[in-house]
Amino acid sequence: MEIKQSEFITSAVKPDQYPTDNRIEIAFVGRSNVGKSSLINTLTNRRKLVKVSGTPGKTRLINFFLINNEFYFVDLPGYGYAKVSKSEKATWGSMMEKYLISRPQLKKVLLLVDSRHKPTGDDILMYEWIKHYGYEVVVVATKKDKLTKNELQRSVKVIREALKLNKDEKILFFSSLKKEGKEELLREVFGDIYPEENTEV
Ligand SMILES: Nc1nc2c(ncn2[C@@H]2O[C@H](COP(=O)(O)OP(=O)(O)O)[C@@H](O)[C@H]2O)c(=O)[nH]1
Ligand SMILES: [Mg+2]
Repeated sequence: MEIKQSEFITSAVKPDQYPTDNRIEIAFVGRSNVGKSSLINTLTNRRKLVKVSGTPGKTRLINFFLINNEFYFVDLPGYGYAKVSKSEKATWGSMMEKYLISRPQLKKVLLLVDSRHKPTGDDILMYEWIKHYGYEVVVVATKKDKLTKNELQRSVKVIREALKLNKDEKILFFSSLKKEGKEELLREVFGDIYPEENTEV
């Protein structure tokens, strides 16, 4: 799988604003500032497809990006930013729920967690929420470049335990800064969606 083309299509807060062409969707979610925008830019080889922000909590919409004219990357709004009011949290929750409750074309949800920290209570809830709605979760640990080898080993354990991952669930480590983990992630995400491309001759 190689991403050759990517374009922003639309932002949505409610279902009648989602794309209607039934293409496959892959969604990205995580705490604000976890590195979600950077990861999408790295995967698409674009510097500014998605805005990278020093101020967390800025993106509060569901953003749809058409990739290779074939499927969508869906950038879901981040959570866990301390300065968000109760009513904003409620708006976030209902926006997420409306999307997750009925999206058969959604094939996978990439849950981004910060590799340096133990997953937060919000991360754990998000993981359980996605599973509850019946979607496959792919756990991506971001900012790998900030860890030593030993810290990375420890991080695997901490994340596994916090999210209670079972043996066949992998954690993919990723660094947008070093552009590491990209091929592995694309293989993991698309291996069963476009298997013919992964067949080795
Ligand atoms: N060291 C390092 N910093 C990163 C990485 N990815 C993102 N960041 C930084 O983390 C901050 C938040 O990144 P952003 O992509 O906007 O996160 P988002 O809020 O989850 O979309 C920015 O200052 C980025 O430069 C990474 O792989 N390594
Ligand atoms: Mg962002």
